[in-house]
Amino acid sequence: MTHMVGKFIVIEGLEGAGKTTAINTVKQTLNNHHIEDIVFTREPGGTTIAEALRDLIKNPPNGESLTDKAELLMFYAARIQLIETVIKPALKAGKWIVGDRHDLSTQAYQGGGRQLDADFMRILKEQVLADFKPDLTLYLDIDPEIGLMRASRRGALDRIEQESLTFFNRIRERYLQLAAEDPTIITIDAMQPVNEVKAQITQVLTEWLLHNSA
Ligand code: Z5A
Repeated sequence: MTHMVGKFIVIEGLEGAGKTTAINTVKQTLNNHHIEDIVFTREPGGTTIAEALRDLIKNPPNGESLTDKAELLMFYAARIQLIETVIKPALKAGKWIVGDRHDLSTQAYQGGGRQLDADFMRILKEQVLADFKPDLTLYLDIDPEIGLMRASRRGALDRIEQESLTFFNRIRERYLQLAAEDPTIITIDAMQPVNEVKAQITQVLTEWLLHNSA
């Protein structure tokens, strides 16, 4: 296991799905397999420019309304900055990356939630990312009603979190559809008690590590 080259593992899901706990479980499981050299990323964010874009997206200044296409392009600007300056160099150096969200979020939120044109989104993704993608994605599936209830306990909801339940149901539907189409995306039932979610993640990741030890 120590001879494995670096891989890119992503945690995805609606707000309140429990990504923070999942990331800690992934870290623990990797450590148990003697993988210690791990870089943690979050999207949008992870570089100074990408973090500035994150602030602009989450809290547009002076209450200016952000158009759906501008929002989409800002997510991609932040993502490619992170990929080129952090993720690719780290992978090249043999490090592992554990990402809090990646392109699947864009496909689910901007594609499913905002219902942006599918052809436009496909071309943009091809142009920006080419064939770059995570080796494994763990999608934490949760009913948006439960997720938003958990998220609201943490305090005030941000611009995106204030969207309607219909918006979040469309996002969940798109997540499930994309997960069903792509064998590198594994769905975890995030509505179980925390310890069961942790156990499922540990089991899935341990099996994946066994079969991806190149
Ligand atoms: N976005 C987008 O639209 N397009 C994109 O391309 C990208 C992102 C990359 C990022 O905001 C926003 O941008 C996000 C998607 C959009 N929007 N919204 N809305 P963010 O990074 O600030 O938010 P987030 O990604 O949703 O992160 P989060 O809120 O920090 O993580 P989380 O998964 O929601 O939750 P958590 O903090 O790990 O857990 C939530 C609470 O639930 C916490 O109190 C836990 O103790 C509790 N919890 C966790 N698991 C359980 C279980 N199993 N049972 C009970 N309670 C639990």
